[in-house]
Amino acid sequence: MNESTAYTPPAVWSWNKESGGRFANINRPIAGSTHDKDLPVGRHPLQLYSLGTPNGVKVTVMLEELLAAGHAGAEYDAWLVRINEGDQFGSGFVAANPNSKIPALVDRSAAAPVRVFESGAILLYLADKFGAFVPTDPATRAECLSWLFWQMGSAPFLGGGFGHFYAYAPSKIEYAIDRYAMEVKRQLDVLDRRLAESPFLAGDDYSIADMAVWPWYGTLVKGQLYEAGEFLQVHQYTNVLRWTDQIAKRPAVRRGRMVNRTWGQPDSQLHERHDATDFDTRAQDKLDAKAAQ
Ligand SMILES: N[C@@H](CCC(=O)N[C@@H](CS)C(=O)NCC(=O)O)C(=O)O
Repeated sequence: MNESTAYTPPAVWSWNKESGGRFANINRPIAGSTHDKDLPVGRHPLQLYSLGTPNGVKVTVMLEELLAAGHAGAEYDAWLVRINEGDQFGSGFVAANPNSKIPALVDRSAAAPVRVFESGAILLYLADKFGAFVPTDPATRAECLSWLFWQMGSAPFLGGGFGHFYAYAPSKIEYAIDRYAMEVKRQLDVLDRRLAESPFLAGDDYSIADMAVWPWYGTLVKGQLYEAGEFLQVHQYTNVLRWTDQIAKRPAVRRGRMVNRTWGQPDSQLHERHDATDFDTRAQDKLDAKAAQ
């Protein structure tokens, strides 16, 4: 009998703070703030509080795409939220997102600030606000929103399910890894079949649906998520690969994926973004070179 089948749940669950796992130090069964801390506010209409994980990248790509398309009202400050250090439990962040997860957006362009949380809601809010990257024709819009919400429902099985048990859990549990590997391969096949018949998820045009799906499934299919490329045989999903490579070439995507990123090559990291010139002057390789002078 292995460890997972030997466990008999007690009548009442209790919080075992020592349960281990990569994120054990920040996981807890209660919501709300743990400390008082206001959020910083910069000079732009949009204030983003985030980190360069796939959920964060969706939004920074959208903001960079909006700016590239000429929507000056999409100028933004991107502040770093270090989730491993518990920044998401500060009182200011919790006021912006009661769910204590990045990304959170505050739109200060009108008299009363508007808070938006959940990456899918942020994408849709920005798309509607600027009338961009969401189709207006009802049928294509329905297709776009279907794929957007597909991502929001599916990625937790990839990240919280497969990624957690394959890469982060303190022990490898065959049942859990099998269960989620099967689901993730099914999801990749769903995408592959859609992208065999259509250039982008909503149809002929790139949209918020692609921006939502690409940071998760594009990274996965390139073998860059959870070191699971071989395990999941990701090379089989040729249509997803074609679409992934095409999106990766977009200049706005190249910029967006750098924002709030604190790992990887120094020239791929822009910890905070407060100005368009920051990509040229404040990427980590530039800051490191200045510090070494
Ligand atoms: N459904 C949410 C998920 C957000 C999410 O899971 N964010 C993670 C980072 S990718 C986070 O902030 N985790 C911190 C925590 O769980 O305490 C969204 O799409 O915005």
